Amino acid sequence: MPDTAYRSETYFKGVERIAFEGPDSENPLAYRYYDKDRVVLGKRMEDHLRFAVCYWHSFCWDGVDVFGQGTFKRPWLAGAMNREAAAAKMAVAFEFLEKLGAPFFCFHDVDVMAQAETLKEHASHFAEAVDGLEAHMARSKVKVLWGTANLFSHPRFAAGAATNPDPDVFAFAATQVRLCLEATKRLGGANYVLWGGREGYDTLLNTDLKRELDQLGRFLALAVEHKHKIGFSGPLLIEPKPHEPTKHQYDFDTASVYGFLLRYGLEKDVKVNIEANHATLAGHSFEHEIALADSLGILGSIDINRGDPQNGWDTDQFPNDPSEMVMTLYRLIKAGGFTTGGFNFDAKVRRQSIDPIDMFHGHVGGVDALARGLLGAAALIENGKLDEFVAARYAGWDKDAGKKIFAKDATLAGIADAALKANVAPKPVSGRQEYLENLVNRFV
Ligand code: XUL
Ligand code: CO
Repeated sequence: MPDTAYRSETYFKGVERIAFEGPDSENPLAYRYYDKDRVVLGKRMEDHLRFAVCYWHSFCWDGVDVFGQGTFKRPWLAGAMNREAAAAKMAVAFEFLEKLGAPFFCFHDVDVMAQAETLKEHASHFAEAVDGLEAHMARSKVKVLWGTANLFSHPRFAAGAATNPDPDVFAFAATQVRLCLEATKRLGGANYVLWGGREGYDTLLNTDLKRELDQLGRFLALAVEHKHKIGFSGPLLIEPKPHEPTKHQYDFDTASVYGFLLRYGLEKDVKVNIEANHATLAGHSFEHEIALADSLGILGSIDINRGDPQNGWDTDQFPNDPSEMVMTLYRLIKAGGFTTGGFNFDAKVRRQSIDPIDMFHGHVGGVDALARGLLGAAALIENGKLDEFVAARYAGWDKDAGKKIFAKDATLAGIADAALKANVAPKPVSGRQEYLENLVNRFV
């Protein structure tokens, strides 16, 4: 029998609500930088960061990895995930969210519900779980940053969900997305996410690429249509990842997702949820993905975590690199900040961090890393020298020479004739990389 007899107040025994105590605090269970009401660049810290706890890593995972069984004692995971165990898990989740002071959480449908054997059972177990979430949310005032359907864990999705060779799998997945999108709307969720963990291939030998891309485009178009039909006001967000679990995933990175959205005419309705560790797996810096999404006008939300520089897989560790956090927050503020999005901690404690308290250490440190990054980024922006440098570097484009190139009637021949006539002789200018790196380091 699963041991679900405890009540949630007893799981994080002795932990009070985490409070801000300032940078000199010696208390590991206090925020040293995150002071939610502190106004930075005209906005409260809580409103800048909009941080969320993810249900899956914190409440659904017992520490199992490919070489070994679970190491954590999470009593609600000890037996079958029946309705009692799912309810117990939810009580623990909300105890954690409230004690951490988290304004948001994120969930997959299967994270919150009792295990289901059939599609009909999925619908009824999920509906019961959504009732439970609604009650906990009403009491605690914790909100949903985004919901998503898990279309990758069950063996039926081994060959993909939307991109499966079997249309019945597509229909199964479509049902899950319909239910989860409707539930996310009912719960007042700010966004809806699609991560295509199995939408890719393990070998091209058995894969019809053209069909699979069209199936994925069709799936997304149907989700967009349903979002409008039910009046869900938040954006749909695709979460890019280049590979893992499959050899190649179609939503490889922000650039690939943007090309895909253009091809299927979905660029107005869909944005991206960028994850730090996914960016590094794609061979990009995290900053690159944020800056590119902003440039393309599709920055939606962020899954915040970090990888291990020596490991080539998704380690999902809590963020803790001050200079990366300053540049993350700098790019975010330059992009105008979050509208519907937020920072979702898609991060998990290490397998040896077996005590419930370790979950607080992970999240408190992550929140503080973001808050410290925010203060650094604000100081960098207030200093102004970095922005001034970049503006000055491109100033020519705002003057006649640049404007003429973008004029409606400009032609290649016309530009060339004018260049020849003036005998243009551009002079190389220093990019000042080291000066800029030193400048940024003053704010880390
Ligand atoms: C997997 C991942 C997912 C998504 C939601 O790498 O990041 O947890 O965030 O499905
Ligand atoms: Co993620």
